[in-house]
Amino acid sequence: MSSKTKKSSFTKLAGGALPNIPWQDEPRGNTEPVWRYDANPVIGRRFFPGADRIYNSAVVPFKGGFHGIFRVDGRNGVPFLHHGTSKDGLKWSIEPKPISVKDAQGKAMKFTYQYDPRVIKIDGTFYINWCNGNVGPTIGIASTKDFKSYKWVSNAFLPFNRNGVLFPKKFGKDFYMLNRPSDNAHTRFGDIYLSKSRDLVDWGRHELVMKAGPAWWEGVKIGAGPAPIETSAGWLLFYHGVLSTCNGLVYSMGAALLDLKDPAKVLMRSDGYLLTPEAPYECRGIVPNVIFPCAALTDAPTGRIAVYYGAADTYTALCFTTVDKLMDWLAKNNRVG
Ligand code: BMA
Repeated sequence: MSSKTKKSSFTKLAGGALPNIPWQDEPRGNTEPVWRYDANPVIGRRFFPGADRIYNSAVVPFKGGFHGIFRVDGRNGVPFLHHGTSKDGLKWSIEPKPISVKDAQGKAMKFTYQYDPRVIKIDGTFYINWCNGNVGPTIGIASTKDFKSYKWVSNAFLPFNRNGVLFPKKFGKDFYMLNRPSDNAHTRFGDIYLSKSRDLVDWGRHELVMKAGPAWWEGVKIGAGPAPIETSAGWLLFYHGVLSTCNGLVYSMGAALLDLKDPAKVLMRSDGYLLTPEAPYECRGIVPNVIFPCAALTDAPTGRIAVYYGAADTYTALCFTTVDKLMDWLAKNNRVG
């Protein structure tokens, strides 16, 4: 690890209070920047009849509780998006049928597959970004205000693209979205780009944000995780980075800090992973050694952050940190500048 030490004193989370954020205090003697929920996984296998695995999913606070859009892989292996609710963000009730997204004529749309959702609230509307089958994967966008009806917005990019993640607020008149051009298979490359749009339909003005590597833990490819978190120091981005080994790919979680006004500028970036597969549910499953973060909850007054991540393409798990802890760690392990 590099020894660049910028002090991160008093970084504040933007956004409101979330007193019921799922939370566990840092274990005594902990030396890691994030710590796992000790009752992981939050969602196990065969959660309801017909669901084989639920992972890489998104959670947001809504009406005093939590709502989620979940990636559910059925017995035929094809993933679709399902809605779920929870009082505490830990015990979930998930609908057995996928969400119905309506087109402009009010007709229910048919999808070939839908996976790796993120849910981002912008000006009172929730936007779902997911990896959508459109002659290959691209970023599908739908919107909802109530998690009861869902409106189709667009396929944002040409195939192939994955890990589309909107910023939770507009920049002037523009929506900004991080995304990762890729291929039609298990992509052996991949950098994070920023794209801009006036209407969420026509996307352009693409800029490179971060390239994969050169550190080996993220040497193959990287992809944005949860919606960037606004702090007084910049946008905090959790992302996945992928290592190539003689035994396959290993997905870990890293963090970066992007400029508040121009998030194509990277202010800090971890020179090692924050969290790498170690727990049994991360190392054993349909795809071993995968940590894939897709959602984060924050409580501004306490600085608490809870991150939901997919584990081994099989389970949904949680880990925790605080903005102070993370910014200190990032400052000490920063490889930018
Ligand atoms: C990526 C995506 C993710 C998955 C990961 C590891 O390409 O397909 O959904 O978690 O691979 O298998």
